[in-house]
Amino acid sequence: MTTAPEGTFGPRILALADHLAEYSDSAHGLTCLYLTLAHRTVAAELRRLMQAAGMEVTIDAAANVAGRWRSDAPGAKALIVGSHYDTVRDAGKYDGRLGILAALVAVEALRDEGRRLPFHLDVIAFSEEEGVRFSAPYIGSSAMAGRFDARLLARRDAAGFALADVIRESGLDPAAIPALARRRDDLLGYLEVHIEQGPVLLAEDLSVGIVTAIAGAVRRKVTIAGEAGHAGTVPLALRHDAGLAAAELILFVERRCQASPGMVGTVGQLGVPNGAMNVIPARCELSLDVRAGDSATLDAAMTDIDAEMARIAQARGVSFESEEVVCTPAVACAPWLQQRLAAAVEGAGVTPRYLMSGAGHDAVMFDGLTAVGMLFVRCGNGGVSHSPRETITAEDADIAARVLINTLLNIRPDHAHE
Ligand code: HGY
Ligand code: MN
Ligand code: MN
Repeated sequence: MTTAPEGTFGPRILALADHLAEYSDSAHGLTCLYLTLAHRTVAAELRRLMQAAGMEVTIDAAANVAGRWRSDAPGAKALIVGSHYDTVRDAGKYDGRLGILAALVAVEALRDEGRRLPFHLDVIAFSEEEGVRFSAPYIGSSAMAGRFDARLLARRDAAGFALADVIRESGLDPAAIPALARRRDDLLGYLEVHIEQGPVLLAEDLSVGIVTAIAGAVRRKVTIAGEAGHAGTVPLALRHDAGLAAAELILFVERRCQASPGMVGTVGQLGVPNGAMNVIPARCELSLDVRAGDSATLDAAMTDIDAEMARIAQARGVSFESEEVVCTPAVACAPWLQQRLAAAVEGAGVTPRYLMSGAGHDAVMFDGLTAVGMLFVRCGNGGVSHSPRETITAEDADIAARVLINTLLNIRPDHAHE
């Protein structure tokens, strides 16, 4: 167990989250998109903090900030602990960053208590989890997990800048990304501390919870092509209205997700490019984000959604283009990591509560490569996240850091085969 007195970690985590939130792409609120000036400044700050904690630190070709608290055990494997430092627009201060800062204070405690572990502790601040700037989530973690899709390098942001150029202009080398891939044999596991981003722990008055699985997700960009026409003269029956086709699809997605308990579907982006009030929409663009706790349910829903697109196209004389942006299967967290987390949660005086994650996390990229575990931390304000109203308490942050440290102290290299 860590010997650090209660209250050692929480205030420091919150103060550092406040500090990192000072760097934003926007004058109003926190926005930190991939490889903007704010993003690169946060990376430099994280490198400074990790170095001060005693870690060997590099900023890799995908802009992950990778710190190592080295083990002195011969042939030691590595346990990755981390989360992401990019944010959504007008974000909260804790989504992603809590996991990085909890890992940082854990290393500071190990340093202060003069402890080395029987494995290297790799604290990773992943560079791009949300996928806001290039519609490409998990850039940093997919690179480290050896799953980076090089085709993304040609993808352009809203200003027309290509991902490869932005990486190069940041002083990094896209050609060096494949070499970031970690080998299975070198890894002991992956742990991520993250805010719950939901209301369960708050409703049950629990500081932390143990994640059992991470929902599978499919994200798509859908473009519907119809026919422009005069809003006043074309009879309804003769229209090929892309806007109405979108409306029909969106309500179908809601009905289809309601039919499978726990499924969710979201249209976060919806628009009629160059639309006008008195013109029948010729085009409509929308995003789909559909999630389920298991991959079979998700696949079945997507099959039904595709069939509905075909039906609408036939009925309304429009056409659909559907580009898959993300497809991550549901991920089961390793029982042996859940057990180690549960022991530390109980040791912190909290009743172990197991729950699924509806949100995606960098952890999903490591599924199949190494054992994955996650610890959730209670969110206030009804559990809101992806909002400046996102909030956690210093007490809960302190408990989360303590649970993380004591979990690390309770892991032995031979656990990984349990
Ligand atoms: O969208 C998600 O699930 C995560 O917050 N990136
Ligand atoms: Mn998020
Ligand atoms: Mn997150």
